[in-house]
Amino acid sequence: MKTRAAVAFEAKKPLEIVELDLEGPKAGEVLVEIMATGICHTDAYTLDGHDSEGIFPSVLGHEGAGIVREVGAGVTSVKPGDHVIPLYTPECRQCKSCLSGKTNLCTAIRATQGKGLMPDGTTRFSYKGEPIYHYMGCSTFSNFTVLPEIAVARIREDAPFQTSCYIGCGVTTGVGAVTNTAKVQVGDNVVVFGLGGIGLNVIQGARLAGAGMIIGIDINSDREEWGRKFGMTHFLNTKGMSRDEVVAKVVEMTDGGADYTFDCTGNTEVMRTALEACHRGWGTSIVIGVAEAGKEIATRPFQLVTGRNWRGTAFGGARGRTDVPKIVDWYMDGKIEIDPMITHVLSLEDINKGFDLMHAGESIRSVVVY
Ligand code: NAD
Ligand code: AHE
Ligand code: ZN
Repeated sequence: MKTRAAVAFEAKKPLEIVELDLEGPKAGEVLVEIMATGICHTDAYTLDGHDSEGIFPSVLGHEGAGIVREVGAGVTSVKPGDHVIPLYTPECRQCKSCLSGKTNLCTAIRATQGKGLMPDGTTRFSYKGEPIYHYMGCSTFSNFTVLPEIAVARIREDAPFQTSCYIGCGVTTGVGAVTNTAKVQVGDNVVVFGLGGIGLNVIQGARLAGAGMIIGIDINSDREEWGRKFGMTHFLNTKGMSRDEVVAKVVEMTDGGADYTFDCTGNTEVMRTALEACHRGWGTSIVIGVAEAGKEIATRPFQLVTGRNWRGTAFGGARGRTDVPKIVDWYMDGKIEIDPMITHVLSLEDINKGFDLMHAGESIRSVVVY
C-alpha cells in the first residue's frame, strides 16, 4: 500500500513529505493507522545527527496513537479496529529482561530495532524501490506503519488520539521516572532540571506522589509559569550560574540537598550538577535526558562514596503493554493532565515547524494529526 510520511533523508535536513510504499504486516506484526504523533526532543536529536544509532533515510517519530487496520499471521492480542499506542520499549513477557521483573528493557527485538529493521531483518517502507528505515521500532511520522505485536499497547477507545499519543513517550517517561524508577515518597524533596515536554511530566508525577518541595530549574524564564501549572513549588533560573552556585543554592533551599533530582535536558554538565545537588548519604539522581554521541558524564567518586546515587531510566521504567493502558486511565480519570501541554497541533505538511518551535523554546509539545 501507499502511505504519506515525513522522511528524514539526511541528518540536519528538514523532513520531506512524500508517498512511500509500505508492505503489509508479516507474521507477528500489525499494520497501524497513526492518527496523531507528538514530536519529542529525541526525534530532533536523531535528525540533528547526534544519535549514535541514527540511520538515514528513515521515518522518525515514536510518540503516536492509532488504530490497528490489519494483523499478520499468529497475532492474537490485538485485532483490526483496536486503538493502540506504539511502544519503542516493547514488552514480550518472555525474554530474560521481561522475566526478571527488574527492568522494562525488553530485549526481544532490540538488536534489529536499533538497526532500523523489523525483527526479520527487513524494512517495510521503501521509496522509489530503495529501503527506508524504521525508527525506534515505531516510525509514527508515517500515516500508516507496521509494528511487531509486542510493540503495541491496546488502549481504551474513548481516549482522544491527539492527546493520548503523548503517553507514547513524554508523559510515561516523566511520570514513570518518578513513580517507577525513583519511587518518590510523600514529603520527598525533588529537583527537576529542564522543564520541557519531559520535565513538566516529572513535575506532575512528583505532585501525584505527594512530594514536598518540587523545585524546577531551567534557563528559559518562561518555563516558571509552566512548572507552577503542574505542581512546581519553587523555580530557579540557572542561566549564567556555575555548577557550584547551582549546587549550593539547591543545598540551601532543601536543607542539605534533594532526595531526588531528575535530568531532563540531555546536557552532561547538567547531569553532573543534578547528581551533586543530591543529599549526602542517600540522594538519588535520575538521568532521563539523552546525551549526544561521544558525550560522557563525570563527577568526583567521592560524591558516590558519600552516598549519592546515579541512575537512569528509559520510558519511565514502564512495561508498555501493562502500564500504558493504566496511564491512559489516569489521564481519562483526571489524575494527570495532558491537554495544556499540547501547545501546537500541526498537519503533517507543517511537521518541520514543530522542530523549529522546539528549538526556539516556544512549544512544550507539538502534535501532528493526520
Ligand atoms: P524539550 O526541548 O521539550 O525540553 C528541554 C528543556 O531543558 C527546555 O525547557 C530547555 O530550556 C531546558 N534546558 C536546556 N538546557 C538547559 C540547562 N543547561 N539547564 C537547565 N535547563 C535546560 O525536550 P524534552 O522533549 O522534554 O526532552 C528532554 C530530554 O529527555 C531530551 O534529551 C530527550 O531526548 C530525553 N528523553 C529521554 C527519554 C528516556 O526514555 N530516557 C524519553 C524522552 C525524552
Ligand atoms: N540511540 C541512543 C540512545 C537513545 C535513548 O537512550 N533512547 C531512550 C528513549 S528516548 C525517547 O525519547 C531509550 O529508550 N533507551 C533505551 C534503548 O534501549 O534504546 C544511543 O545513545 O545510541
Ligand atoms: Zn521521546
